[in-house]
Amino acid sequence: AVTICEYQGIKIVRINHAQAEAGISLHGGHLIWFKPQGEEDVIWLSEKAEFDTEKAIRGGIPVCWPWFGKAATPSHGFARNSEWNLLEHRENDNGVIVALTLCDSEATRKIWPHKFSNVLTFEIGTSLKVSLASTNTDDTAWHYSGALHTYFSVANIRETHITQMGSEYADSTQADQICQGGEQLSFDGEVDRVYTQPEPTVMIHDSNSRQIAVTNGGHNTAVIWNPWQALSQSMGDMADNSFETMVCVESTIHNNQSITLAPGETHTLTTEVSVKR
Ligand code: TA6
Repeated sequence: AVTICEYQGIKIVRINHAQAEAGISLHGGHLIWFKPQGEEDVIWLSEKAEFDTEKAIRGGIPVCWPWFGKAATPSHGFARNSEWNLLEHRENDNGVIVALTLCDSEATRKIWPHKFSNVLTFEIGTSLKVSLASTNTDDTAWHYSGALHTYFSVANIRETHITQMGSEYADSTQADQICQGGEQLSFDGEVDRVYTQPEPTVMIHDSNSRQIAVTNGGHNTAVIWNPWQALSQSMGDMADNSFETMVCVESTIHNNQSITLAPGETHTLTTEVSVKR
């Protein structure tokens, strides 16, 4: 069943299906949980997340658009702080499809002076696919960057490792210095890296004997982030040690490789998540 209901004071689309459960907030077009039946939570949501329509929700899948990071204000763009509209929901034996839209308005044009139409589609079943299709509805070209900034739930970050993210990365903790990493990334401190040549599927090897496959499309980089202790303690919407159970693996269009869309053109950024035992 698909129901539209209130959750923590915000409006969400709640999915209860034989294949999976999920929740999608209209504020931000933000998926806040996804759990295939019989599996543990795949997506991490901060226990101190604030469901305030002025702020982005900590955890889930923030939609960073039309820029990534601090290239302009607000950080990571305005899409994650905007109210999206429900376009449709459909159900079949394999799962549920939910589509949301966000188009330019007076408020968005004050922040970013372009006309656009975004359609954000969630395909929820034994796996999860999120597609963000951005169309230029203006009469001049514009460019954008962004990310599907997914927070994954892991049993213990110290026993988690990642593979297939490629070796070259720009290190955001070292003024974007270009570095070469090994085949495997494990964690013993803050990680904030822009991997420039990721394989199509990045693998998260979670210590609780599951693997999460993250298959991205329409992206040009994969950002991997864990704030570690000091940074997470400085964030009001993260519990002190909650960095231990999360890692972000993001399908990213990086700022310095933004996508240009001519009038009428569409580009789609995707991420697909599936769990293997
Ligand atoms: O994707 C990594 C990153 O850009 C980090 O640098 C870190 O700031 C994180 O995203 C979270 O950003 P936020 O604006 O949600 O606090």
